[in-house]
Amino acid sequence: MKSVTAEWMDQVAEELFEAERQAQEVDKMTARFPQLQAENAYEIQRKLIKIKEEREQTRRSGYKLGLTSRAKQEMMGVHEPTYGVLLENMQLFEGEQVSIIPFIHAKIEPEIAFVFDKEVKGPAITTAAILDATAYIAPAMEVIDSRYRNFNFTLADVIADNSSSSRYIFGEKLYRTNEVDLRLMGMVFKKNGEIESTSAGASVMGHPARAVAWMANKLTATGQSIQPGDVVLSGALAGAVTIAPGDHFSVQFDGIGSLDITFKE
Ligand code: OOG
Ligand code: MG
Repeated sequence: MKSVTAEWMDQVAEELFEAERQAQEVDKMTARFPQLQAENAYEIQRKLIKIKEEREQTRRSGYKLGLTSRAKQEMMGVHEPTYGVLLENMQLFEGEQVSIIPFIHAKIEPEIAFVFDKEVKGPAITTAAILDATAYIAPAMEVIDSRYRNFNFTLADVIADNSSSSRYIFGEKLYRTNEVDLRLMGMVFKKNGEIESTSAGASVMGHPARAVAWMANKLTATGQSIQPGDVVLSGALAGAVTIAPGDHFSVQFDGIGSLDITFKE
């Protein structure tokens, strides 16, 4: 059986970088290397982030969780959560019209963002430790754009592809976590004024901060931690929706307001 070599992982990272740059989907990595495990996939992800930081002249701004709700796990057929890295040049701001030209087959999903003002270093990080280190929460949306053909992947594939991350946006009216019960916080996600889905914070692993705690503990395996100033997306509360030019999306949460975004050609 072939084993994963550093050269192969470099090549995969390079291929995923080019797939995004050229907006060209590629075959999933496990089609060529079925024995690819999550651990090696995270190593590929780190190589990909290094390439992006160097060539796009950008920096890490935080992390994202993926596949933390049952809705998302069932939609994608992957039944474990993942994480990825957010970079500064992935951030979108309210009011801008976002062109879909750079995307392959982008989708958008409703999320809750956490903004940290303390370092969170595992192991043994709890939901309480996450809430204690969180400066603010805000409504968020994530644009995901898998680099794989037909948005189809296994756990290892999606990890290598930085958990499908593409762009993110979060509200600039920020809230303290003690103002709300994150589990019971209701959510309404709309596309072009019509309700697409409804959910509540508890859809994300029982409590969105529990998902963030899961990641903080995972990060210790590679000596990483959540840094002060980081933004962390805790994962979609409902299924992702395909984006077409002209589409308008909004997410509304009980107690922490709403967020809007519009796409163009
Ligand atoms: C993987 C990323 C999932 C989320 O919030 O669940 C994700 C995917 O569905 O392509 O970002
Ligand atoms: Mg997401």
